[in-house]
Amino acid sequence: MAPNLLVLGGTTEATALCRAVSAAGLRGTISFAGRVARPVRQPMPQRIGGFGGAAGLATYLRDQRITHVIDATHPFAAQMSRNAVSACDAARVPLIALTRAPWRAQPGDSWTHVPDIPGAVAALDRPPARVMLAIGRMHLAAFAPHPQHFYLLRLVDPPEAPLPFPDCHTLVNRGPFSEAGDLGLMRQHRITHVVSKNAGGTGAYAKLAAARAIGLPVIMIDRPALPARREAHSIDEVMGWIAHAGTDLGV
Ligand code: 3Y8
Ligand code: NAP
Repeated sequence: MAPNLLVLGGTTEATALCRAVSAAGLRGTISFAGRVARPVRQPMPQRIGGFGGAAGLATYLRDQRITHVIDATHPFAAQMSRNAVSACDAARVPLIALTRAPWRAQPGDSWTHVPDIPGAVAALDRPPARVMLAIGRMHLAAFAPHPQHFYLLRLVDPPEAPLPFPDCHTLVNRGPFSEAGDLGLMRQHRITHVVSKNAGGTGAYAKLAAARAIGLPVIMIDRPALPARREAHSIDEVMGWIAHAGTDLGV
């Protein structure tokens, strides 16, 4: 049966994979959660919105006769990745994750690793500082217990609700970002601390390179644990898997 792919998207790598799939003339759909107003344009048909849990995804896979699933979501999209593992198991559809290695501290970096968002909040229990909080919109409220800081916020869309910080400046920019751009921001706003998710990849690394250049401390939020699944770290690996995956499962 000719491949009919489902790509779970929302990262730079997912967008690059869609270009490769489209160039290879393969059929597929890329899926977004609908977190932002206008997801990046894709060279493949796209769907927006949740599936309705793992059961909803399994039904989608059967109804749409999906032959392969590529989970190219962000390393912090743990719920989606967990649902993909159980839905592909239930619907007997081969699954591979296209993921990127975590960032590692380089010489000159001063990182403090915390396990999760609450860990980053605890690390900010300190006298007033000027914090670049570049973790998006979904977890800002968690930092409300520390209004003593100035926050530099970067969001994909303009905030709808008032922000929980008396002293903050909001940037609306979806990235990918540049080291020079982030360096300028940190100097302009006299940033003293950077909070970052360990996203890996290239799109969000700029702020870490800029922090190293200025010698700023970084509070690095480690990734959530993900279920065991087949993983690839390159698009070529995924394309090779698509060519052969069906055979070992008799799809
Ligand atoms: C909706 C799809 C592409 C994809 C680009 C990558 C790079 C730029 C860096 C900073 C960090 C952050 C955030 C970030 C990056 C890429 C990549 C990446 C970080 C888009 C996208 C969607 C989202 C959702 C959004 C989250 C937020 C996180 C902003 C598209 C642009 C902080 C993660 O406003 C919101 O509700 C935003 C929510 C989930 C995390 C959060 O907790 O708020 N991404 N980001 C996806 C969907 O609907 O399914 O529109 O392009 C994708 C990208 N975001 O093809 O160019 O690949 O990592 N995204 C983090 O890594 O820390 C910004 O500012 O330095
Ligand atoms: P999450 O917490 O793992 O997922 C929560 C729910 O959102 C899922 O159970 C699913 O709903 C829906 N969902 C998530 N990704 C989806 C997708 N690609 N297509 C369809 N539904 C999806 O995910 P998240 O952290 O909110 O991330 C949402 C999206 O933003 C993902 O596409 C991710 O790649 C992208 N993103 C996230 C981050 C981040 O820091 N979290 C950074 C960059 C990009 P149902 O249960 O109803 O199916």
